[in-house]
Order: sequence, then structure tokens, then C-alpha cells
Amino acid sequence: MTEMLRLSDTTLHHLATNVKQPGYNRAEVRIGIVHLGIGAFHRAHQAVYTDSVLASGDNRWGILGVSLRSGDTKEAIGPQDGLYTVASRDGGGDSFRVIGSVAKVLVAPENPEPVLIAMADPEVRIVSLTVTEKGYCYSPATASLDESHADIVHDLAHPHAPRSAIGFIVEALARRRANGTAPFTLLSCDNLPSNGETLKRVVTRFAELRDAALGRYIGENIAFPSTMVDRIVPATTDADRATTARATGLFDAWPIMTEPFTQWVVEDHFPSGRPAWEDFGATFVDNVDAFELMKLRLLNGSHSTLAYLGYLAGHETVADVMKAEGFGAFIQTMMDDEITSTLPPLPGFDLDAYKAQLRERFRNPALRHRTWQIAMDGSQKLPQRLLNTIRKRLEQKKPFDYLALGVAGWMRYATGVDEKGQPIDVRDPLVGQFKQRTTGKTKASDLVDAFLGLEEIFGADLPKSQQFRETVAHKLESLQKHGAAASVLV
Ligand code: CS2
Repeated sequence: MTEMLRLSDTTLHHLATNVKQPGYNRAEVRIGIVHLGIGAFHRAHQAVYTDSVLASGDNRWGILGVSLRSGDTKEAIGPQDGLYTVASRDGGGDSFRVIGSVAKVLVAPENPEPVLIAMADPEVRIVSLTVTEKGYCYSPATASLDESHADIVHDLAHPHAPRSAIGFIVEALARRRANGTAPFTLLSCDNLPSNGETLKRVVTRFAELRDAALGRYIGENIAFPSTMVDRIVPATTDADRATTARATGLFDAWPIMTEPFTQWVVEDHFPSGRPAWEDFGATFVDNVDAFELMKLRLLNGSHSTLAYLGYLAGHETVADVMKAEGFGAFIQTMMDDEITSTLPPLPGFDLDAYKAQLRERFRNPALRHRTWQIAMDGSQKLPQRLLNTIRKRLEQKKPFDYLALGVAGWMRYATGVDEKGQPIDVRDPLVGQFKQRTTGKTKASDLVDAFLGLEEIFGADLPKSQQFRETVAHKLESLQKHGAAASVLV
């Protein structure tokens, strides 16, 4: 591979002829979008829709990608002029496309000022985000700003050199306001219910803490459309790099692996203008909530459940879990008998087909999506993926045994030791708390009590429900006694 050319503007003509490439003049693209949190998901999703818009001749929507933590993305795609490959894979094979919409990458911790300058530019009309759940610096149970969060405390003390997405947004809006520049639209693309409203809540609260008038200005003048985003994007491996280089003829330091499926539902509220993403598959609606709840509860709720139980049963990928005895049937029953009744109606939408397609997507043999990857940050994911669904079932006075096994699976996983007695590398902002609360405890009901003490996950209500406590404890006991593989069979 040493002799292989690397992907860049000047080597593009070496690309294998069956690989789609940006057919537009990248030098003429202007930056209209600043994206905070330029990870693999953004590059597999919004950046692909935007690449199609640029190719259609509207050159106002180039993306400036910002990394809020590490410099990995810039290191990988900076030397490639922002170009990267998207491999879409399923049992039928792979297809490759080079994406040109990312014009530039900045690393905020290296120097916040250029990021703020870009965000204050009048040509920038949209600031979008994929910063994951924890990037909102909120308490997961209430989704309101965590005012004691270290990054928030820092950004309030140093508003002109922020660290958090929230701090950057508020400082940029303050500068635009001071300069008389029209504000940008804020577009959250994270997996949260009513993600636009949530972003508005934390941004407005942070701004208020800085300056009451700024808080009011933001509350009254800024658009925060909500979105539902969907595409499964496993982490890239060295084997994926080699496969991509072989297939495309050029070495790409960070190609993106994903599935053919992609979905984007967006509330159409962009007072400063937007790309015509609907021409390339996005759906614009007045209110996205019903789509978002459907996706979060059916896809992400099942995903997390498969991840915890599957990991405990010794399976490396979601496709492996789906092949193992009982898991496919378990997840189908969980969707049909427990989750479906909690969803708001979507007239004209074929929910059965959606659920069947989801299970097919989980079975995709080419993706190798690791259970460990999905298991990360459970404290931030549980409320919207499983707990709110359980709240609804409690309200309906209906059973929730399958969902409870998912929650117990998370607890079993979060204790940090697997079924063979080996340590688990638990990645979660609250991992210290898990240890502190569970050390020395082995009885299922004691462990459940220890976890339920985490109000930022379970709220004040669920711990008070005896039915919830007992059901989860019963499931955890089953996991302890019989293991995950046997527990999904009952
Ligand atoms: C996954 C999601 O890692 C996870 O938690 O559940 O990233 C999932 O793959 C996407 O939401 C699919 O759109």
C-alpha cells in the first residue's frame, strides 16, 4: 500500500471509474454551514445530502466541520482537501462514493477563535450539530442544562474562548447580534426527542446565565428546527481502509462504513434559507416528534438492548446477536408487544414494514457494528431509548418485561464485569458513579437500588414505582443466574 496515491483534489482523476465523485468545482464552493461535531455519522449522513445539493449547482452550502475534542478528523481528511469515501455495504456487496461537501475542518481546542470567526460569517446560514447526547451538557433525565457541568462552568467564566458546543453557539450568536448580522438557524442532528427544543432550552438557559437580554434575544429570534436522523455507521477499521483503497484505487485515511439505508426528517423552519435537501431524499414536515419517537424507541431502544444483552452473551456485532438463538424473536416481540403501543400515530405510515426493515438492517452481515460501540454512554441514552417507553407502559397499565430486561442488561453491563468474570471497558461519563455505588453489592435488588439512586438517569418518578423496581430486579436476577443468552429465551 506504500505506493498507493492518497485521495485529494489533485488525485481524484485516479479514482476507479465506478466510484461516484464530486462532479462540481470545489474551488467555487462557499461555506454556508458550520457543523459542530464532525464525526463519522455526519460524514455518512448530512454531508452526503449536501454533496448532492452542491453537485446540483447550488454552491452556497459547503460545510466547515468543527471537532470539539480531538484532532483525528482533521489529521485524516485535512491532507485530503476534506475529501473522503463513503462505503455503503450489505450482503450484496459494497458501493463507494467520494464526498466533497466538507470544505474545511477546524479543531476547536487547538484554537477556538477561527471557529467563532467562521460562525459569525454572514454567509453562514446554518449551524448544525452531531455532538452526541453528552455534548448537550444537560441532565439526561430532564434534558435541562447542567449548570454545574465542568465545560459550562468554564464557558461561563471564559465566554470568548469556549469549549462546549453550547458555549460556541452563544458566543457566535452574541457576535452576530453585535455586528448586526442576521442569525443562523440551529439544526440539532442528535438522537434526542425534540432535539431542536432541547437545544433551544440549553442554549437559551446558558445565554441567560451570561446576560438576560442575550437570553431573551435568542429565545425570541433563533430557529431551532427538530430533526430525525437515521443511518447506521459502525467505527472504521484498518481492514475497512484496505478494502476501500483496493476498491477505489486511492488511499483514504478515514473512509466511512455504512448501510445503504438513510433517512432524514426535518422541520421546515429555516428563516435564513437552506439547501434543497428534499431533492435528495430528505423529508420536510411541520412536526418531527412522532418520527423521532418512533426511531428512538424502535431502532435505538432495540439497538441498546441488543448491545447490552448481546455483549453479555459474548457476541461481538449486532449481526452476530441477531443470528443467535432467541434474540431476533425477543426483539420482534419487544417492538410489537411493548414499544408500538407507546408511539403517537403516524397516519399513512406502514409501521409493520418499518419494523421488519429495522430487523433486516440489524442483520446486515457486511456492517460489523460492535455491541461495545453501541453500549457506550448508556447513562445518556437510556432515558429516551427505554425509560420513557416504560413510563408510557406504566401509564397504560401494561407489562414491560422485555424493556425491563434491556434496562437490567445495562445495569449488569455497567457493573463492569462480564459473564466470564472478565472486566468490561465501560465508557460512560458516569462510570465513576457506577463503581462507587455498586462496589461490594451483589444482590440484584441492592444493585437495582444503587443504580436507581442516579436521579439524572431515572428521574424522581421511576424509583418510586414498586412495579418498575421489582420487574427490573427480577430481570437482573435472571441475568445473574442464567446469563443473557438464556434470559432472552423466556
Ligand atoms: C446507535 C446509533 O451507537 C448507538 O447508540 O444506536 O448510533 C444508531 O446506529 C443510529 O442512531 C442509527 O441511525
